[in-house]
Amino acid sequence: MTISYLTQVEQRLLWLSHWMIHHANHIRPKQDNIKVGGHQASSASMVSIMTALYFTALRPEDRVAVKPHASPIFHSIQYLMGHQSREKMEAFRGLGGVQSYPSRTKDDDDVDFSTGSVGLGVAITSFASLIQDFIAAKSGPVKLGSGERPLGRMIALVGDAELDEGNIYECLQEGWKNDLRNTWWIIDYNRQSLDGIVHEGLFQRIEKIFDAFGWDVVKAKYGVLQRAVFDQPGGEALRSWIDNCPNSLYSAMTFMGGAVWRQRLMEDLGDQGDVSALIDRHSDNELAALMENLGGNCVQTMTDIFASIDHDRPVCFLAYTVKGWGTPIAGHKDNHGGLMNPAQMTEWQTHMGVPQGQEWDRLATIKDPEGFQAFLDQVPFFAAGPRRFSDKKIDVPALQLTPTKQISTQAAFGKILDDIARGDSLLADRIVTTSPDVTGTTSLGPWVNRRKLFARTAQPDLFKEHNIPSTAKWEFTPDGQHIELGIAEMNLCLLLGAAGLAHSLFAHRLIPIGTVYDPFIARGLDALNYACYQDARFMIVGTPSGVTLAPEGGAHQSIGTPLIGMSHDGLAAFEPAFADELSVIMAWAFDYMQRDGDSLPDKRTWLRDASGGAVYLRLTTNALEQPATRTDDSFQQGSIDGAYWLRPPGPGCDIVIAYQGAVASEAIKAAGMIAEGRRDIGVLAVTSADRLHAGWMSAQAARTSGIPDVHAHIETLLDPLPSHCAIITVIDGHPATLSWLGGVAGHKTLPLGVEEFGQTGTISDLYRQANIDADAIANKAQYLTAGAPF
Ligand SMILES: Cc1ncc(C[n+]2csc(CCOP(=O)(O)OP(=O)(O)O)c2C)c(N)n1
Ligand SMILES: [Mg+2]
Repeated sequence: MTISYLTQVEQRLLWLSHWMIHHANHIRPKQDNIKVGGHQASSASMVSIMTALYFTALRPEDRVAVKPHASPIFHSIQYLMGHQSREKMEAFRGLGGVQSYPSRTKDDDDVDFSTGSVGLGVAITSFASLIQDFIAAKSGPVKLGSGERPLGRMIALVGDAELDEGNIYECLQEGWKNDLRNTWWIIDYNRQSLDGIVHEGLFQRIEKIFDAFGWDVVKAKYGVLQRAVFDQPGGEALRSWIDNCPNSLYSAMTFMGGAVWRQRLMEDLGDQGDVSALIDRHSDNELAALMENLGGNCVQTMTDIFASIDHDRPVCFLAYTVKGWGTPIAGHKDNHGGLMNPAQMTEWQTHMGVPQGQEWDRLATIKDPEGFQAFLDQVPFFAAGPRRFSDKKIDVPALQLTPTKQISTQAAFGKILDDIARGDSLLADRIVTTSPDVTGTTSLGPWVNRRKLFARTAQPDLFKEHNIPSTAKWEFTPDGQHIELGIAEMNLCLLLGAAGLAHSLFAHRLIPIGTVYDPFIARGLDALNYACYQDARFMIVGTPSGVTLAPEGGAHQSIGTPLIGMSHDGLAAFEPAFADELSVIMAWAFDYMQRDGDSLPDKRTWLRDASGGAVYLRLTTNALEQPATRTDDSFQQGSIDGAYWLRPPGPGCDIVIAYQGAVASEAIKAAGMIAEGRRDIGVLAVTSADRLHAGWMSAQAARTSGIPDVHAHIETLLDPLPSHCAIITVIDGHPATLSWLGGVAGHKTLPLGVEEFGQTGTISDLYRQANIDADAIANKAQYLTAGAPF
């Protein structure tokens, strides 16, 4: 009985997913001259797998990353269950409609992980599982609302071509090191990618890789029909023909259908008595259905296979499928972006038995609607309702930092964390740190010594046990709060993404902090983008940065990262110069990372601060002389809002030096040099070009929409300057980060910064070479405005 309902679910999902794509492309009025798109063949390929998974195997605590281009099946599932509106289905790929690829933030029907950039949705499941273990090790069974629940399985529905992405293999290694469990990857092995057919024999090798990393590899190759036929006389010969058939031939035969299958099989296997008789017993349609009845296109087979897993080791299911299964475009190598045309659709509608006018009816074609609905109502996965959680906000204690005459922002970061580690705040207990093999060199060492490394099973530090002196005490325990990663920066950003969703996925808030050498942010950039796109909350610390890293040379010196910080939605980027600024910013950031208010702009800064986000700190190892103790509001609030006057401009000011980050000392020195011949020099300390720019954009939008009396923070700072005043901007990074300042109130601006790969050398060598030293700044001032020479 259940299997009959499951088959009906499968056919409903096949219809609805194809109809929503067809509707968006051919029925909804067209406005642009471009194809709306949607992936019918990729959806059909997965329909049986997803039917078996969602309607039999899943439990509410499980989480799924759906193959991006199977989005129509996912939303059709939710629509069938009454959790997605027809209005949004009709607006598929339109403004406000169901998203092209499942989105946690934009879809409203309980998406667990966003997907889109292939490979990342797959990998995040293993990091989510690691985070689940991290939380469970500390709090016992993870809380589900007010109750408790078992550990969930983190499941990825994977396109076979996704396994070409290198990040898959990086995360396989990390999973093995961290004793990965409760992770399922279900591979839709249709042997087609976007451009064509997957390489012959590739998967024999991939299977070995999974096996090598301790995964259980489970193959779903043949469906129920095929297996029944294999037991008949002649069946073995058919099975070995299938086993030996090259991928491209199987696809082409599938596309051409029953008569061609017969012809080909008879050519290869005819005159063999039993097998010829076996083929003859099937009509053309039956023969096509038999040959397309691969394991992954058989609900019964997938249901049985999922139910057979009786352990928590990671499992890779290799489910053989046909791309475009059950439709006229099945198997065609160009079907990735292909759509059924209107004539094909009309014919297919008749084939599917969907009456005209009932295309959107949830239960069209169902003969026993009451029984079917009763079946849907008892499906365990949906029984608990939506599974989007939250957790209480954690108070941020005052951050202590003993004043020092000279310190770098990186060292100050380490000290602030060490101080938090020493305390007993809830914040300290909820911080999880991580780093891709640069824990020590990014100043996380003292934190790790106090709060230890995480492992599911304790491992002592043998160096410590043998009394070998070392500054790093590396003890692994289930209580540990640092997750040490291998070098791959993609894994760092994926882990930050998973940990940054812990409140939502596991009802347990974590405060994730990850450190990385600043230039290698680019190495994890797509995963960083992915984490922000999902609204994950974390702090990423890029350190050391810029040419200030002098002797390390050009390969380690970041140039464009300030622009990455500025251009990333969901990421507030800061580059403080002084320890007291960093301390103020970190205290604010720990709160900001937990906010979930509305997305309206703040009336003072015009920043959308209430909704919160992730934070990026760009730090340095160069120890700067620190200003005297400062507690005034303009400094504190200015550090958070993005800038404050380090040296306020006088009324006749004709030069302002605006700097961000480590070059503060050069800016201050240059101001001293210039001030000998001029009065009223202003020095603007920029801590966040990102937030200044965002506030400026938002204020302009508010003014355009007619809101009176709007002032962005940077306008408040620059508007009073006399119009003849020139601005020199300087940063150890790309000059475009600050060059826009001249546009705020129309001041002539000369930007300084780094545009070419750096060199090895001393800091002063390199600052001189990049023209960001005090002399270069002063020379610009000389060139810009008349005044006594210096
Ligand atoms: C990082 C990335 N590169 C490229 C794409 C474009 N793209 C989308 S699907 C796809 C091929 C997917 O093939 P497969 O994973 O086998 O899925 P199938 O449709 O066959 O199920 C490509 C290249 C993408 N979404 N993400
Ligand atoms: Mg494929």
